[in-house]
Amino acid sequence: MRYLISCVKTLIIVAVLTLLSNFCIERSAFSQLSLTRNLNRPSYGPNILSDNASSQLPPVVKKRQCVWGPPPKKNVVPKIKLDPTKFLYPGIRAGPNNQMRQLLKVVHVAILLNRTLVVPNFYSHFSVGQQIVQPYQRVDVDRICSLVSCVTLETFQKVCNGTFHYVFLQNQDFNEKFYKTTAKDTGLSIRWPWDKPTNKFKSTSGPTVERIFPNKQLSLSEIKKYFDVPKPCALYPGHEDDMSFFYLKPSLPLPDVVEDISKLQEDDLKFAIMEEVGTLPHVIDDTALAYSQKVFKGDYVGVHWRYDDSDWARHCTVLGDPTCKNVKKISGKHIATAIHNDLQKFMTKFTQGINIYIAAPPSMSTFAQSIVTELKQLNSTFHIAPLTLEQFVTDKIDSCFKKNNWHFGDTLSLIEMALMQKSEYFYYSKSSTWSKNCQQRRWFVPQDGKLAVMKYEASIFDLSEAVLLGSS
Ligand SMILES: Nc1nc2c(ncn2[C@@H]2O[C@H](COP(=O)(O)OP(=O)(O)OP(=O)(O)O)[C@@H](O)[C@H]2O)c(=O)[nH]1
Ligand SMILES: [Mg+2]
Repeated sequence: MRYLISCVKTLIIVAVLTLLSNFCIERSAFSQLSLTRNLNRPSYGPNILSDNASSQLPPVVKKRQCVWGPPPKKNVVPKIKLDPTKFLYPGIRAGPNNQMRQLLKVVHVAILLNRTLVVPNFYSHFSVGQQIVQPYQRVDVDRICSLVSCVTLETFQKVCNGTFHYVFLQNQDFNEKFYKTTAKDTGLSIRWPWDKPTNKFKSTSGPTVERIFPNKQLSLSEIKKYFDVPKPCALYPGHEDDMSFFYLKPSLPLPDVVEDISKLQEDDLKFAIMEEVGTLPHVIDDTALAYSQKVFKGDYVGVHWRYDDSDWARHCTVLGDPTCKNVKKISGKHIATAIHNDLQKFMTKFTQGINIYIAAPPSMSTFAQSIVTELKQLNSTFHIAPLTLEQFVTDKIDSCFKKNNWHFGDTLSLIEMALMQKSEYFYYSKSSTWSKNCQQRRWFVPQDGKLAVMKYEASIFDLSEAVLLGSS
């Protein structure tokens, strides 16, 4: 009997240790990715992959636990410590990828103004049902807070006692809807003296919001000049002016503790912001990796076709995008031919055929399927994902995502972004912020231990248009 008990005890200990080591393997694989830094300037040009490149992929833990809830609160010490008595709330808006680009900018502004960052709410895209998305379901909160001092919305609400004190504007003000939504979603009122007295937000008591509105696009030094004000609670509505990453020339990683931000190179700071803030939640990366290993067992080519009628077409009616001239004339066959032709230059590298993943908005799934059909006809060695991501995620949703209220459409889109980010070659959609953010994130997937190395990518629109016009 005693022998039996001791055997059971040993078994339990082994099981616990196995679970723990699995978890550690999973985390450490990703920590390594995030910690490897390139001290050199970025180098450009295609990276030719070999068949055995897949052996370098981190191991995926087969039996995984449901770790999809809010991450445990850790006491992270940020590299850049900001004033703990002043705060900046990012009033981000528009599509999820516009929100991400705005957030990058706001973090930069928070650093310049020495204000603690409030990790904001996000929103899912209207095409998949707009609702609030919790921060940990959109970004890697731990990584953001390990770069700059940050607080949750709950902490901000307590400190601010129910109201914002400032709205920091540049060359445009925002409509009433934006302020109403922000007030409602943050639980903080925006009492504005400049608005009509009938406005519901007009309050008879309490502080009013001071609108700082220079009515021009501010340079970094002007941001400091105009917005250096004393009260704690400021709203910075997201601006569309972009942190362009293609031209960054980072030279040094940030030190573990940044004593004086004025001593940093501007590109190094921007690069660090993109690296730490522009990341996806750990579980999203993890699911993308698990999926790609399951269906491809190796490297693959990613294609993003963004151009749907229901949403992207707004670029044609409102923005007059030059892409519009031919985009509707391009068929699945044109796209498949373009991919097939372009991949010819890499053919000799693959002995086992080429894996391809096509990402597209849900409303384009039939069109995406037509690309798949054409690709298979053009080349029988193309392997296109046999198990749909949707099915794979649905299985997970039952056990993990759903339990923690992840938004299905938003989550699917993020996982597809993670797939594009990790693909060896990427055919992106120009004039799409979705694609642009994938391109940016590809900078931070280390190659030979280096970051900011541009892997091969090409505009799928341009290639397909050339096929359409008969020049390819
Ligand atoms: N699942 C999935 N969803 C997509 C894909 N492309 C676009 N979407 C959906 O469409 C939304 C895209 O909106 P945004 O985030 O505004 O990006 P964008 O429309 O490409 O960029 P802008 O034109 O600058 O707004 C995403 O949030 C997704 O919901 C895709 O390849 N897969
Ligand atoms: Mg959009």
